[in-house]
Amino acid sequence: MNKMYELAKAKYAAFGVDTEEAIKKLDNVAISLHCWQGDDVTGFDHDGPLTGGIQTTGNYPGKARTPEELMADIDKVISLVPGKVKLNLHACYAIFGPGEYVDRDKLEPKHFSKWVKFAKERKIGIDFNPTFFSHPNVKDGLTLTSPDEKIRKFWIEHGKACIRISEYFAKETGIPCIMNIWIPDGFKDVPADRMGPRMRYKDSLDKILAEPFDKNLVKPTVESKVFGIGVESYTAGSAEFTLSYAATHEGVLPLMDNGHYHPTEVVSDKIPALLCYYPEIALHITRGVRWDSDHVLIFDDETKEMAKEIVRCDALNRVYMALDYFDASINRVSAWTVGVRSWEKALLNALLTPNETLKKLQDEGNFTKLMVMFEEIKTLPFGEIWAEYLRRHGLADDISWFDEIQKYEKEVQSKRV
Ligand code: RNT
Ligand code: ZN
Repeated sequence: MNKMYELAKAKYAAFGVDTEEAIKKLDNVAISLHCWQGDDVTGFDHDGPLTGGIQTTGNYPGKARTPEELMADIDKVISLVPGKVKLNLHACYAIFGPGEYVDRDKLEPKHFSKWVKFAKERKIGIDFNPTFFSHPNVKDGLTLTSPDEKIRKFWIEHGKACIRISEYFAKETGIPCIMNIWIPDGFKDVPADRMGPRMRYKDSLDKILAEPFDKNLVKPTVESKVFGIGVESYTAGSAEFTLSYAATHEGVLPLMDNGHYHPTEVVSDKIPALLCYYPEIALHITRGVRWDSDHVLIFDDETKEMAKEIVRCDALNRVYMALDYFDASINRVSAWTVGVRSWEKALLNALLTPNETLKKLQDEGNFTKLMVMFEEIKTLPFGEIWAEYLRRHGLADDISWFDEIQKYEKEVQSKRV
């Protein structure tokens, strides 16, 4: 046993916290790893720009250009993080054979067989996302809400194809697939009709979900958003819309992306609210700086608070956690790794919080001691428990993981020109 860990363990025990229990619980959590951090949300099925009101900034060299490069980068990340992961794919990451191409409404499981092979070899699950952006059929910024029936039909077919692919992922990997629906649809300026697009969105969702699927294998989620670049005045898939849709459609889960709210709103407070009603919910975990900027996740206060809520609500098995950010200004593999490690740290920190004691103080109305306790536990030797967690997963307990990144950048990424 590591001496430092033993000492830290005793410090936590004094607060009634069992560090072994915390480590054990963390080991059961799988974090969904977003493939799109590796190539700035480009994918393999188009040459056009990234659209949909989302943006990557920066031009750091070494971006993955092919499925092989992206897979190698994902492997690098997996090798540098301690916990369990799942792979999170977007439909635009379909892998076509030479001379083969189908549009998004015609996608089939076979276009993702290489990803399935990848996941199976690593014994991980796959989550999925239809791609309702970066495509010529996004007409006037609209997809499932378009007044043009042909456009709507195309995207409905895309959604149905994605359900079939999601079920294929779940069957092949033996792990349920979370299929997240996010559309960029909205208006730059004050709309004349706010309800019409939402009624069309509702109808399109109904049509997509009419595709038969096993609810134990595929878990559709609907992600809300408040605004995007170029769609500042109105977003069809608002918080109220998606929550109400999920509440009224069995088997559909709400997905909250913490970049998708007004800056003073916090998702940490929304998690326990939704858990009062929904058996399961999903998250996109990101870091917005002044806006939905999708900065790399770090171990900051709101990140810690979100993790604490999941743990306090005893909901580690009711909340599906996916990362969602994209930074092109720094080494992308490092960006990925820092984000995964940050969420793992946040979960571990939450599991090491004496939640029962703190709850009791609140219920007793002892807010003086509650504040004192909150401040005391902030300086507990968390780093020693994290270091132990890394060691138990065969990882170095120092910053030498970054040497690996630098080596990889030099030997692999910098040669991608
Ligand atoms: C956009 C949403 C959405 C995307 C991914 C790529 O604001 O957060 O989840 O980031 O689907
Ligand atoms: Zn998101």
